[in-house]
Order: sequence, then structure tokens, then C-alpha cells
Amino acid sequence: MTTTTLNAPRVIENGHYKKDQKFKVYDGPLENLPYPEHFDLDAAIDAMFTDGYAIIPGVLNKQEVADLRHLMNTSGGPDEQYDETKKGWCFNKHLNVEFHKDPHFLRYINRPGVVDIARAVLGNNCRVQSGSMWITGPGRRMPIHADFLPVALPEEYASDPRVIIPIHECVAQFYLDDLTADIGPTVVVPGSFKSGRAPEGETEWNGIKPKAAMLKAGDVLLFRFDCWHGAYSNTNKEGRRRHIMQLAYAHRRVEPGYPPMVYDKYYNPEVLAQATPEQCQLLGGRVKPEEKKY
Ligand SMILES: O=C(O)CCC(=O)C(=O)O
Ligand SMILES: [Fe+2]
Repeated sequence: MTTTTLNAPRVIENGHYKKDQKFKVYDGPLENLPYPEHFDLDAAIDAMFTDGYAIIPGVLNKQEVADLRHLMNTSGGPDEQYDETKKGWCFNKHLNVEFHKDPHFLRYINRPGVVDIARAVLGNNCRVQSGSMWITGPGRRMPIHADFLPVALPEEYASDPRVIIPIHECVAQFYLDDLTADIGPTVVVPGSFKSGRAPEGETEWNGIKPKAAMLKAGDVLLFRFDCWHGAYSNTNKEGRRRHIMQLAYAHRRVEPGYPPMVYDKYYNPEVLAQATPEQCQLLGGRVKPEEKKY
């Protein structure tokens, strides 16, 4: 019997940002991603497979933005514990969303546009994978990275229009500020998942520089996990903080970061009582056959 030595690594580095890796912050000139004045669902779904992201304007109204900001600001105890400026970092309050405990979050998970794109690209029976509320202050920045690289490919294949790289997960970022460059907008390298790999200390791909999602409070940016992205530095002199909620959607086979609703013993009865059939499905619950659309 002959044995073959495989030179290829068995485990592909998935590209997620880690402090000890050589990812680089983009601090060059900032252009904005095009802002869709009129949302077109079909165009947005297509864009997930060409640009790797979509912008959904006006998902939350002014009152909802104010309410969610208030909830974020008042959750998690005193602010001092999140202030890491003395350690050379920044104000960084990042709270997990506990879908099984708090019925408040049900209202965000099936927003038209956002959930429609998620279902179209991940499968109709996709789920909410995780959520977080995140407030960051001056000094905060995030290097260009991919959240997860499901398939590593040589670029010539990944860029071939006949090759459709499946999307396993995507994240919806709900912005609760009118963004300006100095509070560190999210930056995206459009089309960069067609590199077939995660960035290796680069900030641009194929001559395409990161562009800012310069969105308004209530808008959502949805992007696939393998699209290169990061956050511009918050350089605000008045101490202005940026507030976002992240909701990740995933293919049904991806493990969620909270107990799926079939394990209802872990659930606050209020969540079970208030969830619509669609929200139950998105949280991994049982749906009555007559209500089963997904
Ligand atoms: O804060 C941002 O704008 C980006 C966050 C991000 O990329 C991440 O959490 O992985
Ligand atoms: Fe990320």
C-alpha cells in the first residue's frame, strides 16, 4: 500500500479577527458605499452574491431607535466596568442578546427586508444565530477581517461567475446613530469574498479599498461572513459613542448561540407567549403544521 503525503493544511484558518493575528486597520481615505434611496429586494439578494452586502434603509423608526438605545445604555450595570481607556483600549460595552430570556428582542428578528434577504440566501428555514448590543467609544477600531470563511478556494475559482459560494451566515448590523467618519463606521470591501480566502494583513482586495457604511439611525447593513470588513477608528473629540445591535442569521445546520426554542424549559414564558409562528421558527421552535410556511 502506498501513502500520499498531503501538503495542504487540514484546517483552514477561518479569518476571524483575533488580537494576536496580523490583521490591519484601514485608516486611508474613506468613500461611502452607495446608499439605496429606494430599496429593491431582488437587487439586494443579488448583491449578497456579487458585492457580499446589502443596505436596508429605515428598518427601525425614530422611536424604536430611541427605545433600543435606552435599553442598551441602561443594561449591564455601571459604565465604569466597560471603560478600558486606561488599558490603552476604549469604552467597550458588548452585551449578549438573550433571546430566550427577554421578549423585547422578538420585535427585531423578522423585520421585512432583512429577514427576506436572510431567507433567500441562507434557506427559507434559516435561524437567528446570535445577537449583541455594542457601544464603543473613541479609540475603538477593528482591523479588516472575515467573520468566517466556509470555503477556501483559489481566487481564480472563487471569482469565476459560474461558482456560487454558499452563504452559511450573515450579520445584520442595526445602527442607532447617524454615522459620521469620526465615530467609526463599519467598512466593507465589496466583492472581497471572491478572493476565496480571509485577508492576511491586507486592507484591500483587487484594488478595491474598504468603503464606509455611512448609514442613518434605524438603517441596517447585512453582510455575509466571508466578506472582508472592519471598522474605521472612532476619533471623535467629544467622546461620542457608536451604538449598534448585531443579529446574525445562519443556515439551519449552524449551532445557535442560545438555546433553540424547542428546549422551552430554558425560556421565559413571556417569550413563548409573545412569539409569532415566524419568530418561533427563527428561534428554533416548533411551529404547528398549519402555520408552517418556512
Ligand atoms: O463594529 C463593526 O462595525 C464591525 C464589527 C465586526 O466586524 C465584528 O464584530 O466581527
Ligand atoms: Fe466582523
